[in-house]
Amino acid sequence: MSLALTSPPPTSSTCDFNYFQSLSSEYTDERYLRRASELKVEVKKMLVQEKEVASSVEELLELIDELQRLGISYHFEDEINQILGCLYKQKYAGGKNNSEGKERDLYSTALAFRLLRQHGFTVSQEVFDCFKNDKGEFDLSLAHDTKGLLQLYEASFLSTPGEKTLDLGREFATNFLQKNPNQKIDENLSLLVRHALEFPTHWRAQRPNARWFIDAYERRSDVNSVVLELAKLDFNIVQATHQEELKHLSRWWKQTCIAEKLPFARDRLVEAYTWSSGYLPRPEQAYARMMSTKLNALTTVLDDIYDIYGTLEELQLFTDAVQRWDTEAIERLPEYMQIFYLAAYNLVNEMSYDVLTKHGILAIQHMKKQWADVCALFLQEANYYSKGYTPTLEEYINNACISITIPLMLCHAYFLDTNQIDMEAVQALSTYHDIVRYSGTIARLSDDLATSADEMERGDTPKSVECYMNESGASREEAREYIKFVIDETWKKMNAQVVAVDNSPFSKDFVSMAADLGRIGQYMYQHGDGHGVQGSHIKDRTSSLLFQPIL
Ligand code: 0FV
Ligand code: MN
Ligand code: MN
Ligand code: MN
Ligand code: MN
Repeated sequence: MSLALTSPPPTSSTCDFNYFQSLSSEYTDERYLRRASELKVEVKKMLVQEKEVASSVEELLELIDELQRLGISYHFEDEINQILGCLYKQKYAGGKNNSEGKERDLYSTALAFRLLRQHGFTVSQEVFDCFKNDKGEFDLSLAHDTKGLLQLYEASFLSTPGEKTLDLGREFATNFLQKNPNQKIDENLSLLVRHALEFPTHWRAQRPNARWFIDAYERRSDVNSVVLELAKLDFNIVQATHQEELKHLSRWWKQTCIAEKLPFARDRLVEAYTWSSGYLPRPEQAYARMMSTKLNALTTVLDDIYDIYGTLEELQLFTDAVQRWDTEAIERLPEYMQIFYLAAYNLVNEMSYDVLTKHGILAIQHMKKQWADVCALFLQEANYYSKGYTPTLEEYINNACISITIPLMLCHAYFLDTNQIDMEAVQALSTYHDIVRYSGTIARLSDDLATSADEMERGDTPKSVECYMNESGASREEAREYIKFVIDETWKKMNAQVVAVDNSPFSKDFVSMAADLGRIGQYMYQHGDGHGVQGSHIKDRTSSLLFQPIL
């Protein structure tokens, strides 16, 4: 039976529990898996044949872009890397910028640029120089090339700090795309333009965006039916496994009794799951995804203990107990804190046990350091609030990119989802390498834009918007714009890390995970507080992502 949703998923923990246990999807059935395998073979053929015919590089790049946006490129990673590697060698390697030969068009130049950079190839922004006039501005003759402008706009989000051509390109493209030049463009293109102006593809979380893009793709006149069928089927199959995971997780959550014993705290298992499926999206990451969900559900409660419920004295004792990481330290804590402490302690010990049996490496001291650091920062924030202290924006971000708990998530995910643990990488995580800081900054600032107005009203430490207002005298609106600018600048630094992955202690996969965590953070806070407030808009999104198959 396919899952018929008569009513939206409920909110309270008990209703959630019953709802999850009742889920059943037909997409766990063997015949769907078999069909998906057949379709994958077909798509692989397309990638290989197109390459041999070399009918046009552009078509091949379009296919790759579509597979990515449809959320199914993970099945074809080897093929895609090979194609991009060949293209790079032929046209870009060794400082070439593909400028020889015939007249180039903006559309394919920008598409190739974006795909290559996404995959870690160094392509110079100079590939766009030929579209600029003598004054160094993008040429006005491009103003009506909507497809080209859209690609230029999307490509500009792959920029690294200081790349002026890409900044100019973004400004130029945005300007004309917003004006929607009064030529007729087809409806599908204008849909893509609106979607991109709202949020660029590079910033969008994979599965939520695939859910949107599959619908848009289906409406096109030139849709590839094999690709479409695979995209829908894969989405539904993965969704069915996510539902099984949620069943298991909601049993665990119920057993912890946290929602019942700490009723003041947010009860956010599904949101916690949405986060972890954002940075651990692949079917084979099930174990890491489930453990990370547990972590995220707990850290959300921990944040409420510090922000809302605990007295400063209790918080000090609790912080010390986490620092010590032994159960004697919790004797003097109030019962609600003992419950939380043991839930977190057991979870971390269990994960560490799993890492030890799998890799022979003791992760516990690294994991507990993350918890101790987060608690120390939470306590500092509580103290700032009680003293009325407002830090500078820089001082704020330095700590708040960690107190958003993203580095903690990444550190645990590193241990849970790595084939081979590299101690240099572990060290870099412990000392908050730039990659985890950038990921944390993107999520933190997105959180602040969505939550700080309510937080200030309730009484909480000043967040980025307020810190900047205090330091610069800017209005709230100006400060929000400035914070958006900082998010943009942080993405540029993150992009530079993707290209420089060979010199980093982390694998390409881990760097992508950090970027994906920034993306899912932006998704959670894109339309208000999607993590903390359970409004109807958020419920619709969750429902189409996790509960309703695509028909
Ligand atoms: C975010 O809520 C939140 F829940 C945090 C930082 C703990 C766990 C984080 C995730 C699962 C993302 P809130 O806006 O209350 O956080 P702050 O840090 O602003 O109090
Ligand atoms: Mn509650
Ligand atoms: Mn909070
Ligand atoms: Mn907080
Ligand atoms: Mn917040």
